[in-house]
Amino acid sequence: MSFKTLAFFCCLALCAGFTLAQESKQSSEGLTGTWYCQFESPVGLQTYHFHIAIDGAGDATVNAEVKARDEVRKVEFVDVKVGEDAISFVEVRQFGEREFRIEYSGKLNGKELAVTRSFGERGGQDALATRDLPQSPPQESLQPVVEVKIDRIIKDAFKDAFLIGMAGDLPSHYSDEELKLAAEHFAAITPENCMKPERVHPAEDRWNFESSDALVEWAQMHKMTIHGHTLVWHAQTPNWFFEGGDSETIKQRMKQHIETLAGRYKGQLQSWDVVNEAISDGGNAETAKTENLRNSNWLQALGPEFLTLAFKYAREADPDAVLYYNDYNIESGPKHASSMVLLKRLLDEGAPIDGVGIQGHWRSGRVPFDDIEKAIADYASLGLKVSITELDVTIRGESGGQFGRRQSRSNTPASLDDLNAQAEDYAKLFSIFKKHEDAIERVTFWGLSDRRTWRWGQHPLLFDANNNPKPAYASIVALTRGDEAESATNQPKKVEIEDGGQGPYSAIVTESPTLSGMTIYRPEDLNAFGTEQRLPVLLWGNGACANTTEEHKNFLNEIASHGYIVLGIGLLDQLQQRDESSRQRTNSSQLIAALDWIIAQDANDNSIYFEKIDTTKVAAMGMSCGGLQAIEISDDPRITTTVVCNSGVLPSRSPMASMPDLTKDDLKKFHGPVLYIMGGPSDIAYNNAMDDFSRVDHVPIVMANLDVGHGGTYRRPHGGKYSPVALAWLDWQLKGKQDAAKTFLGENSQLANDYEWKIETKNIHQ
Ligand code: 9MR
Repeated sequence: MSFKTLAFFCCLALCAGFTLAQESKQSSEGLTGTWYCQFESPVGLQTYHFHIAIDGAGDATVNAEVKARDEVRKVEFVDVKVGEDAISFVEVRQFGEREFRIEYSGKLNGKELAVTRSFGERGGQDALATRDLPQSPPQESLQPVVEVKIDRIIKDAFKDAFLIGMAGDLPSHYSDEELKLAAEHFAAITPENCMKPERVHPAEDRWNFESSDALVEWAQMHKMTIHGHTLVWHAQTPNWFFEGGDSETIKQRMKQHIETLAGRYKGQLQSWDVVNEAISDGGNAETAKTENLRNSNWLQALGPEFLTLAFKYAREADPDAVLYYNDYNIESGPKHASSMVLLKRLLDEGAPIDGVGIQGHWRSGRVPFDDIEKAIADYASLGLKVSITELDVTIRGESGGQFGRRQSRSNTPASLDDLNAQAEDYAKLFSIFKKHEDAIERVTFWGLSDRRTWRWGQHPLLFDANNNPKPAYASIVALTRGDEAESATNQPKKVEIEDGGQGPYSAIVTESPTLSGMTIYRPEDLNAFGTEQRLPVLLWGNGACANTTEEHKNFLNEIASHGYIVLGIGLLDQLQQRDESSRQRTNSSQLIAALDWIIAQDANDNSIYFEKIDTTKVAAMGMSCGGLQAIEISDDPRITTTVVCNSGVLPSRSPMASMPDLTKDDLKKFHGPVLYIMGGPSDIAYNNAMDDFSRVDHVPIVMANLDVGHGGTYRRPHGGKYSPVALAWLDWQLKGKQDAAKTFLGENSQLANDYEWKIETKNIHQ
């Protein structure tokens, strides 16, 4: 893979130098004059003032002033071609020794000129040019798509597990707000570009240390660890390294480069990406058995030994730095196999390599979770440290293409669904990282925000383009909530509902500061629970996927009073006055986060729940939309049973963004017994539920209908007639009470004899 065109683009605002040559056809009055147009770029918003002139012979010239931040530069375009209502022209830029072309095409559209610019293979951008200067950024509003409140800082949340870092060439060209954000949330920094050979060592006798020195100074001032990137790479490495010299000369150049650069920052950098991206892309069963090295200038000049040499020189230059091999896509397929072959050889040869960097440029909806987990374990088994060195997960959909390619449209905003899907993927990734925290040293995001990213327009990071935290941030830090014990001295507010319920244990409704956004229903006196008797767990999603258990509180409270702990999505108004921002949409991942939390509480001897929870007995349960949330998490192996209330999977995907996007295929997620509690034929979900029932053949399933309609009986005193049925099921499934099975099993079951209920069972073999 080459990043050259992109590299050029990132340099747009910095470079200068153009040639001029025009070519033109006939003229069009409507195109001439000044047009204003704005493009997003990694260096911020660029405002183009295009001037189009067409002479009597139909020859056109186009030039522009381009404003980006406080700089203004002039551009004269070449290869101008003009038609009646369309025009195209090219901007030529120098980047290092290379020349790049950005192609612009404009088409008149009423009073506007629809402009597309493209960077060859690297993708393109669309924007509308107007006659008037836009007053404000046209595409991104300052308001986030959804307001995300952060209750802990990511670097602190993971401080006992691994470092959380970011990449960027700070501090120059970053705003004060961005610098503050970087220092506040990240504990480590990787220079995104300024230590690359081309930047720092453009000619054999020329070094540019200005940016790298500034970065080191800034990072030290903010007590961030620094991770050098990168010493030996096939890209962004000037040709002088390889020209006019035999292999010994080239070896000496490599040595001198590493000695000077790594030596300059000796003792100040925690690690170095010594060799970057040495393995070829793709591969097959044959190449998987080999190192499959990329045919780079380094390989051509020095052979496969170039890697060992680079590591040796780096160790000599900075003995304390942790030395990494860094690459992308090495977690999967033949490239992973090749990476193992290569690393074993390096270790055998005595190359002083300490770790592997899995870059982590992924796309939401396609993150290879299993491969990643296996790769971490594989590398750790070689005795190597592992870091995720360049993490970014683009959103799916139009702007989610892996590396741009005309999809990187800055004017495609992220939708809430995109952001939530991304948040789930990030949470899954971090739960893998956390599980392997002994192997993982650092997780570094490749950029600061969706403005400061090489994958701009694809919304890949934790902060949006205006520095607002995104749902991904909240979902990641939520994973660490269980690390904080809910101690007896730290008790939040509680309320009593319906005198604590009718069960043997008087219940309360409460919250925990360590489990934000959830309501807990549980017996008030936890002393009754311990080794003899533990509390099974019930995870609850609400009707309408609402952010409150208000509608279901009588029902949930009643269940808790029979010796269960219920973790319900959302907040209870009676506990506290809420402002509207607490009414956000909910996500089934909250149920999984709550399960992680209660398991961690059970294991934490400072917690009031210490050894009082039966973490092996868990019900996923929910009503209507919440029932779909329960189905959505049912493939989690920790879930014992699923209870779907007044719900069923829709025959086709729901158009409602807030609903879990399930298909009938998701019914395969059930792996334990399932109960549907429905409201009879007048329940709007009845047909969906009955259809689910007919399809499920792989697990025991019970369908219980009481003709009360979609609303169920939750609001009735003590949750009405649904409560004893739900309790019988939970007692049977989670507490192993065989007596309770009589409610459901056999021709003479309690529900079969109850004229109000209609019961059907399937796949139950006694
Ligand atoms: O994010 C970097 C971008 O600004 C540069 O233009 C580009 C070329 O030097 O490199 C990008 O970072 C790359 C990193 O150095 C190595 N792995 C892939 C990264 C994304 O392209």
